[in-house]
Amino acid sequence: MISEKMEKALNEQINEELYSAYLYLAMSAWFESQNLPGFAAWMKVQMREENVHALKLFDFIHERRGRAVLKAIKEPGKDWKSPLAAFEAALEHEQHITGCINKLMNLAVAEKDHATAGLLQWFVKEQVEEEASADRIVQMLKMAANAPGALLMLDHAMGERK
Ligand code: OFO
Repeated sequence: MISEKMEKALNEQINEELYSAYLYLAMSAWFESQNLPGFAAWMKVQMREENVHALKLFDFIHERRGRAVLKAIKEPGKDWKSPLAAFEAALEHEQHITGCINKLMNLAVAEKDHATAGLLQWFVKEQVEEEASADRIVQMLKMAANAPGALLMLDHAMGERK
């Protein structure tokens, strides 16, 4: 059985994950509008991953005899100044999510809720990857600055993500 406090906190995280999905889908649409289909496809894959994150929490809450409660998802941005600005925003968002996961872990530890801490350990590792992949792309986009050919090559590579 999950505590009420933990259930509420995990429900808030479901909303964060669904917002992540929404944000990346908005970024995908923006990349489409910039004629960068590879980046758009990468963002769509990322959106699907975020939905998986939300569902992991959703299923876990129910396994522990809790109840997932869905709230409104805030509106994501619509325009970014450049591909670099979009990925810098994505990186900043992932750093925010890492902070959320750390707070959840602190709560699970304080409540001696080992089952939730076990689930959150998966998210802790995932956040290391999430930040690293956004940061890698930020660095590549910085290297490609003012070189349209490099940006197009990068777009092609990004489209390979499955
Ligand atoms: Fe991007 O890791 Fe979930 O939100």
